[in-house]
Amino acid sequence: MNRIADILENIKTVGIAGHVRPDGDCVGSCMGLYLYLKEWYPQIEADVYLDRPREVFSYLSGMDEIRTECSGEKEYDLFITLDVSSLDRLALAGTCFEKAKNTLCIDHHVSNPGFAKINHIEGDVGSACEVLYTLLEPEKVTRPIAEALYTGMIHDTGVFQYSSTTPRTMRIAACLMETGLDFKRIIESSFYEKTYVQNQVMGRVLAESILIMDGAFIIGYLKHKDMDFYGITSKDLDGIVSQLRLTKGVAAAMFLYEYASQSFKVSLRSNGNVDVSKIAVYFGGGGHMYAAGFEMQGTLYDVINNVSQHVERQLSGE
Ligand SMILES: [Mn+2]
Repeated sequence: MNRIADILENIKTVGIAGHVRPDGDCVGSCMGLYLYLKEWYPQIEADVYLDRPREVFSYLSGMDEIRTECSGEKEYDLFITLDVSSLDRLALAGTCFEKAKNTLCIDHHVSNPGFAKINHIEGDVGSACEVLYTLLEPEKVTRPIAEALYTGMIHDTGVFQYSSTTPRTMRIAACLMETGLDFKRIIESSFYEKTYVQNQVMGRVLAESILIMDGAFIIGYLKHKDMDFYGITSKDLDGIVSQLRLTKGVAAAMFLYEYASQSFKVSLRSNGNVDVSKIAVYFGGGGHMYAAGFEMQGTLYDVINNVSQHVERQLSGE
């Protein structure tokens, strides 16, 4: 498949869905394709299924048309998943996916096994939105569609910062920019902007962070009672581990928060000399060489001690 148009012939109904807890790339790719079908294939009845996206994406068009529940009764001619790395990550619409006459998976995760009948997976591309763009007719990408795709691209590349950013990424971003979208507003309001309390918490975590192994490993943490005190949830903690990683001289960074008593979610980031995916996999999680995560039970110091040993072993070349 080179163009989405190739498989839309004689199709009357299309379902679209992303992964659980949708991020910017998931929301952007699902809404980008939904808006594209609505605009250029009005004869097709298209539905988009997503877990309720975060408020920061409310500037995108068509958000009030998202279906946040799926009865599973509808039999679609074609069901398309976007940014979904495996079938168990598909949100809401599993039954519709199984019932559909044809299925298409558009994704950018290397680990994707190709669970649909047709799979268009480019494992080394920075975002699902970038993969999706290459399947569309460029002249048909209107400003609302471009806003959705641009949102996904900036979120999954850290605003064109991660190593997955290529000249093609920037060329596509340039084409999207030419539709006249307000890139400054999109980047600030959906990516960088924090609430007052989110900034307070980030400040506190940074102030109380621990730097060990001669400055090679930095650890930030938040206890359950502190999360209660600030009245925050996990989605208020985005960006903290990335900020820790930017500490001069560190090889790796860890941020852990206690989501329930003695239960921690752990995020790891590396600057290249530590493969954090190996550590995450050891503790039952997953991820990439530079970014990975897992969950662990125990006291704060149990978690810190356990993970630190693995970081130290990798740094000493054992
Ligand atoms: Mn993605």
